[in-house]
Amino acid sequence: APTISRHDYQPYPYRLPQVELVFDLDDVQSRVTSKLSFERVGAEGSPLVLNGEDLALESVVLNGRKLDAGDYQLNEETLTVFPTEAAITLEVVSLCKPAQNSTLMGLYVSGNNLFTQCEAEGFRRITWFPDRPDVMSRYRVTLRGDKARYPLLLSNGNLLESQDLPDGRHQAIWEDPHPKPSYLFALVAGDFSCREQAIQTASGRDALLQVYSDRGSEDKTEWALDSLARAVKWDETRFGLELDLDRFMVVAARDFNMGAMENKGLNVFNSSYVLADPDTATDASYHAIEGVIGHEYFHNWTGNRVTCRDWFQLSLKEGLTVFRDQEFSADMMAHGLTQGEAASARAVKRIDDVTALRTAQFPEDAGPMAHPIRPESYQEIGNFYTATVYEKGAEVIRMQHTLLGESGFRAGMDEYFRRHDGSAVTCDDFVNAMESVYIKQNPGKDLKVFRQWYSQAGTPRVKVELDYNAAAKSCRITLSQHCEPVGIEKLREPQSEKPPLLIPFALGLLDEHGNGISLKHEGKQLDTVVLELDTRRQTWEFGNIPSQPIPSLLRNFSAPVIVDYAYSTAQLALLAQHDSDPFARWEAGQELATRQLLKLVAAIQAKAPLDVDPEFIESWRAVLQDQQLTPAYRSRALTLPGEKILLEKTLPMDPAAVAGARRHLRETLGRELAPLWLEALHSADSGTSAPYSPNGLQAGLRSLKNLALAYLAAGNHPQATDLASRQYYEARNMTDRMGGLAALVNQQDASAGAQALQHFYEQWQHNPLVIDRWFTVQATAPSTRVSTVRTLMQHPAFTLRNPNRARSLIFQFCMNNLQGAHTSEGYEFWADQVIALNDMNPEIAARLARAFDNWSRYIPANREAIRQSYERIQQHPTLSRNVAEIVTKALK
Ligand code: BAL
Ligand code: ZN
Repeated sequence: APTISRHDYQPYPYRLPQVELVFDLDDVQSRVTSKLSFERVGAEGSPLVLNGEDLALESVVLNGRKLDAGDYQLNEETLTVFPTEAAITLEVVSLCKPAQNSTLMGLYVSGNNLFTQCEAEGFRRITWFPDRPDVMSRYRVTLRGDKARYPLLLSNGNLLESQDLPDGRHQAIWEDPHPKPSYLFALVAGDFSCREQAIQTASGRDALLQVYSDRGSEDKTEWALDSLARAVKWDETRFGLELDLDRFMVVAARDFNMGAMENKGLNVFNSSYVLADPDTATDASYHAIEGVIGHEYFHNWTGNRVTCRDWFQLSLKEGLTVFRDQEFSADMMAHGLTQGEAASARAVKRIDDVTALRTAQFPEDAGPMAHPIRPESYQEIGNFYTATVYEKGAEVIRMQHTLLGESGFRAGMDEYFRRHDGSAVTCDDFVNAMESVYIKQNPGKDLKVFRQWYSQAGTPRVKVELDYNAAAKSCRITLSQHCEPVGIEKLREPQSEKPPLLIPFALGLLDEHGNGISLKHEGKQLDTVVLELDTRRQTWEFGNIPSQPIPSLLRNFSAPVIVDYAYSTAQLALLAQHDSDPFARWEAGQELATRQLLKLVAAIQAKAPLDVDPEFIESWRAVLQDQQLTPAYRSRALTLPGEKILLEKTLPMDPAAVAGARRHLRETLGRELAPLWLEALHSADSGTSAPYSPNGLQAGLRSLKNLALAYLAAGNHPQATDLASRQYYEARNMTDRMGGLAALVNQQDASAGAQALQHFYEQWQHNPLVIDRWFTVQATAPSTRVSTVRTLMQHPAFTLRNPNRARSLIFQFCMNNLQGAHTSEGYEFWADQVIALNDMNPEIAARLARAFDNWSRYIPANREAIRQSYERIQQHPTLSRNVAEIVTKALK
């Protein structure tokens, strides 16, 4: 497949102000009539090139003249006509086959309903079109279909009219007043129930919020609708951004490749991010729904009103919108709490976000798919909806927020919309708007060095040196930055040193008792200073430091970097008990745990005895006993670093040793602290007797309770099976039920686990989202092997065609079961599934294909087995462009 480069961008030679589409909808074959009104803006004689994929062309009419096959060029990917006039009307009729469309891109069937998914390049599977984000048009859409089968016909914007047609058919005409690119088009046809709420926007406009879902699920959409109403309010309050539509619709689909899609006024959602009630959804699902509802709604401004000029700019909308949804969730979690509790709630959200970044993005940034948040090239844009573009992209926005402050960032956002509302722009345009404020705040400085974050892949390392002068009572802090070549950089220019970045580095100093030392920086006395490191090495000096200080580094994770500092264990323990920055405090505990775990990894590899340092157990005990900490925070502080985070810290990577070390440490902590886990379990349990709410306090208690139960099970506590059984069978919400089930499945008594699994299936077999959980708990159980997964694939409830189901079993096993998947059998199984999915759904297949793309850093035995599996995939005769790109890069 050809490689598309960012620098090759060319504007489209035509404007397309108006689009009229008529759909004759049918699941077997739908007919699409499109009438496109173009105005030439490029050179005279510019050919008009339209994209199309998997379409049958019926007719082409140019300015009223029907074209013969000789008058246009048609190939697998494009339809080209050669107009001579500057104003053109092109009418194209084409056919597509929704029921046969297993890619879930374009127009497809899910259940009995029809849905569309157009981002990034799915609209071309619906009709011939300039399918690129910088072509923005007003759409008028007529939907026709069988009324009994498709009683609801939805598209973007406002419903102009609906009427019955002969033969039991009906039609609806929709008009979207806002110009948009094709990737934001949507239609939905089918039978749904609807929950709605009338609202008034800040300026007093009336609007209707609607959530559509399968009939029978209307009792599970209250949380999504409430979340939507909160998101509307939040964007008004925090960013001054109002809903610009009379109605805003969310529709839940069972079969969906992504989490959700921000189509203008008609969001289509994976049902897993819509449906919730206490009985079927966990606290984590509630929070994810709130976050994704917020995310898609916030795209209405950051993505839709201002969109991307080309797909290299994807992070323009995604990084920014993830930052916005993170802030929304943090504000919701902190709402109504005291100042101290609110800080802790925000820290918990930050810890969760950073953990996600380290689990998914750090490995990506160190592997063959490493790319800057604004990629330089791609073969298939669908492969670049990555943790880097999204999560690292959000960190790059957050750093701008840190550099400008809340009010400065808001001023930058206002300027961004003032300049660009209604247009398709670039990441540079965004930074320009922010820079216009930064320059005013910091005369003589600019964001030139900062921009390098958009061009550079890899996780930078910041080395910290601290030099205390007791006589002068001063302390010098030296920061130096370095970023290793990653991915294809290693092949291209292995010698060249990357240019430095502007890294906002938040720092505090503690005295030997753990008290904060006030620091004088740029004329202010502060507990936390933000150092702006923008060269390779820089030194700052602080005076009035009474004694040798202990540094608290990268507070609140102020930049997506790895910090190197030679802490002593005692210093880390002090930070873990006293740091006033709750994120850095958590981080100190994680670093202690990491050191302990890496020692155990080494011991396993050396076949030496596995000793756990008593001081480490004491540090965990201290947190467990610290009643000052909120339950949610304690549950994070008592969770060991995840296997993937640990793997990144070892070379060569030894999955079995890492899994073994973590298991041993969990077992030891479970056993040594058993009375405290029991106490935590009981006290958290009695704290959650109130009617269910996913609020931070209750969710925190449940999270601590389930963690305690998991430790007791890991430590083989004699009561573990009983406690887990009781919790499972008596649970009144899904969070408790899953905590009980997971503990049962993961403890020693296999029969109790098997019984509970059977009971669970019988009880929930009619709820697909709950059955996904059932598959996942088995896929991730340490005892699960390939044979178990192959057996589960034979289960009548299993299908590869539904992405949620494929993810719940295959992805969870391959990506989150280190012990089961990292065997030669596991790698073979994985390759089989990539190949099976390739022919069905290339986007999903390509995601699975990435599971072991960092194979070259594994221990030799695993490395060779993975390479062979990649080679087998590569030889598959009908390899999709999506999978081919991943495999080629992995094998380079
Ligand atoms: N734009 C694709 C789905 C999302 O990021 O919202
Ligand atoms: Zn998004």
